[in-house]
Amino acid sequence: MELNGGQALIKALEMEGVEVMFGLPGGAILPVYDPIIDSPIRHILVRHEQGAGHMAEGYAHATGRPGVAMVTSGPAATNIVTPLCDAYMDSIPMVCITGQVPLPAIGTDAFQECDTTGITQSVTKHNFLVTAAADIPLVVREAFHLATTGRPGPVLIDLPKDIVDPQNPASAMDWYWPSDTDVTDSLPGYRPNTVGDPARIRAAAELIVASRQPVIYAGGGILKARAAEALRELAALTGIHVVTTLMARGAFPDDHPLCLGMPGMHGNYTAVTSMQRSDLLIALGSRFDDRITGKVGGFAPDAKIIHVDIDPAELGKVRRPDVAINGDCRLVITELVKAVRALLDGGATQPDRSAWRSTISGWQEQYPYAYEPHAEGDSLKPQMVLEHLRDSVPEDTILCSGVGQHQMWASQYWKFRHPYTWVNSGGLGTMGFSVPAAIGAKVGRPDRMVWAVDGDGCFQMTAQELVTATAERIPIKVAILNNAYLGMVRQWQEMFYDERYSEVYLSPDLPDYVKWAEAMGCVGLRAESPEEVQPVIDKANEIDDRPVVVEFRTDSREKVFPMVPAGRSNDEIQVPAFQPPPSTPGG
Ligand SMILES: Cc1ncc(C[n+]2csc(CCOP(=O)(O)OP(=O)(O)O)c2C)c(N)n1
Ligand SMILES: [Mg+2]
Repeated sequence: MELNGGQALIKALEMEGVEVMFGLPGGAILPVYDPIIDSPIRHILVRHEQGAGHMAEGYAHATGRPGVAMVTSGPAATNIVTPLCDAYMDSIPMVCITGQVPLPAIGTDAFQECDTTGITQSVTKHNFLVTAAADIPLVVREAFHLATTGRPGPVLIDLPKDIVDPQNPASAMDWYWPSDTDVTDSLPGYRPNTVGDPARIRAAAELIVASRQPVIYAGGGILKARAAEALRELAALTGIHVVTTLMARGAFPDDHPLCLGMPGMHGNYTAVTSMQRSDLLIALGSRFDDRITGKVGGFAPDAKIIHVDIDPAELGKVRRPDVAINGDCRLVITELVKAVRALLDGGATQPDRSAWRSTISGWQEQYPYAYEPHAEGDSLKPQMVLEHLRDSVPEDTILCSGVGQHQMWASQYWKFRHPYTWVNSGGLGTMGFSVPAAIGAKVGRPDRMVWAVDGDGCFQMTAQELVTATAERIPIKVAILNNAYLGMVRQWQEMFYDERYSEVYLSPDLPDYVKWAEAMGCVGLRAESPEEVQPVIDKANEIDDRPVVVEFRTDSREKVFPMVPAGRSNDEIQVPAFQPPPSTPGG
């Protein structure tokens, strides 16, 4: 069957099982947009290419399937660099297709030419500049293979116009569909190792069984590897507590008795301090990010480290592991469970950990997340708004967030009970992530309620995608925690720059968020007093046929606690002023 390159690209996406893609056309990618008219693939037309990228990410977060975005050359390609970097930092499987000027024009500063593969080289797992129409099916298969296997990540395919344009003879190709072997044979240098070394797994099991104060440090890799079930088994067998990083919220249920919740700069006291005092950290799909470790030299000084990761480059990157296991988290944890069970069945006894358990529950009792209650005349407490929202939605609701204080409060105050219910920009910290990511998540999981918790600053960066949501009938719900500030930056200026507030004030009422929402075809609601909070949430939850935006006027002065100031040791964790100060460093 003879096809042109544009048709081949769309057919290849269909063969890969793509059901939806997010994008916006333009000159160089026109020939690939034409066959979309005849394809069963749903295309969602965004208002800005950054939106397409974050939607693809949100879709991937919520479904585990690769998100697909397609945009034209030049400014469109540069507009999608941020989502590529975001997906790269958070290991999100994504395939991005960009148009390019015709091959003979490359390097001539042609209209809307940019060096897309050069620009995106460091923010993609791999990228391709395709030079022949006949290569398209193989490149597409390779791209999906690379994006979804090993450590997942974004892969970009740059398509020069002449090889996809039916007007050009260079676009003609004979259709074929490469086999799995064709794909692996064509990537001889790419063989991600999934199976952990049995001797190291045994060594890890021995460390676990001998430890007195162990903590499981679960990262986003648990979700990528679909290892949540295996993790529960390991915790149940060993009785070891689990912390879930910002990227792993939902990987282990918050209502599990062994769950300690989020560690890190704004993690809870118990999660931070139990890691700090542990004698064994079992790091599973986590990468010792600086937001977790604080000052690396002072991090968990007495802990031995077991580190399991699919990416060998992570092992020893920040902290030297005592046992390093390269492999897929699900497979390795399953083997680890067997190895621990074999030791216990063989008569090994675990030391008495009751003192450790009671220390942990003492910390939990003394230092829960807490905020001062609302005082008459004050604006809303953001934490209170989140508690109401959390308690008013189905427990499998997907929660997305932007970046800033609202993100930290959302992660702290939500109760995640299921994997893949938290969609968030962790590594890159991209303001503007939440609205498009929520759209992508809702497209992937139309059966679920999807709420985006956003900041007023973040919302202003990508709100226009609500036009996309209305036009495409994607009924997401957005809660803006409007504190009239770039709040997280304001918090740092208050605490570390002598309250010198430089360029962080936005405004409580410019723009008018309700009118803006309505102009975009959404329902717009607002709550200013505590009595209004529950009724607007109930109203928003009832609306199912269009997007809803609820503005909550929140207290500008509220700060996120606990906090480990950047670059300091986790021993220096600061709790809110009304809680008893930790007696010794780290309690
Ligand atoms: C694209 C981008 N620009 C700047 C920043 C730096 N930054 C981090 S949080 C933040 C403030 C966010 O303000 P808002 O959305 O209102 O959230 P709040 O902290 O007030 O809850 C800024 C400017 C960023 N993370 N991303
Ligand atoms: Mg704000």
